[in-house]
Amino acid sequence: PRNSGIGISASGPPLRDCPIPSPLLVGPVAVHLSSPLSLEEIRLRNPLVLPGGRYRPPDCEPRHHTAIVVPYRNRQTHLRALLYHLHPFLQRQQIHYSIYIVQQWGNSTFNRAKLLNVGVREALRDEDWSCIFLHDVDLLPENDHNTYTCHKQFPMHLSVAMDKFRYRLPYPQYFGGVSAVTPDQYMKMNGFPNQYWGWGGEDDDIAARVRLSGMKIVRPPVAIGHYKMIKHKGDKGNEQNPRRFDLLKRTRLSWRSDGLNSLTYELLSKELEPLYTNLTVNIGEDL
Ligand code: BGN
Repeated sequence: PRNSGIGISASGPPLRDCPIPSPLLVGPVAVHLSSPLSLEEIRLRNPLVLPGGRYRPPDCEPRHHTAIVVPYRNRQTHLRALLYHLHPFLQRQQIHYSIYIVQQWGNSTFNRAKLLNVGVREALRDEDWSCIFLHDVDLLPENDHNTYTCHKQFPMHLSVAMDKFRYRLPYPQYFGGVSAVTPDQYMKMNGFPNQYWGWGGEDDDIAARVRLSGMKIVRPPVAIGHYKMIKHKGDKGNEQNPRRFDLLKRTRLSWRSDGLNSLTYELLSKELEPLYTNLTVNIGEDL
């Protein structure tokens, strides 16, 4: 049971709550971007990770239950770098977590926000997660004091200092990269928009939803929210969305009707891979 102070371990005596902060944290970490290991090698380095990319600390009862949702298509090397880095990072934080890769099937234009909606819905079918992280595949956190847990009241934006933006926010309302919501916060803002096909604007729409639904964005200190972005060229199938400006003008009118409550998709497969849960989904196309 959660928050009872004492948990039940699979075998043997009850576990103590994990201490805060985790004694395993090391602070700033070097992030390696080039030629990541194979999935098999990463698996061997993370022997306590269970099929589906699940983990719980073996010797204390975790206080946090976090699903990491990663929209994805055709970025194998980025995925390996992320898994290589994130599994040990999260284990040092002593949280109960699972990594979900939400893979857009087919060749229609990429739709990050809709994939995030799918990931949230599917993750919550598995488990009563207390926190959901919305995570780009090409961003690697550089300081493990940046804990992957939620704020009780408000949505969080974690990637406040990316190397690409010279370690500061590109603009004050920026909400892209890595963010986190509780299931309640997610419902309150009617999830994310389903109508942003291609690059850009969907994160600004999500930030607008936070405000329109009466919440605000909270952030960690800049010194802690450091991320390295894996450099890449613009993706085929994720060209800049020319409609993003018009869509953003309408968020105030559309957020209540477009989002979690209008989400439709077809789940094609769900595979428990050794290091992640692979959701392959048909989300349709821009019509
Ligand atoms: C912004 C994009 C974001 C993107 C950041 C950082 C738009 C909407 C038009 C105002 N927003 O300009 O989606 O995350 O840059 O790259 O394009």
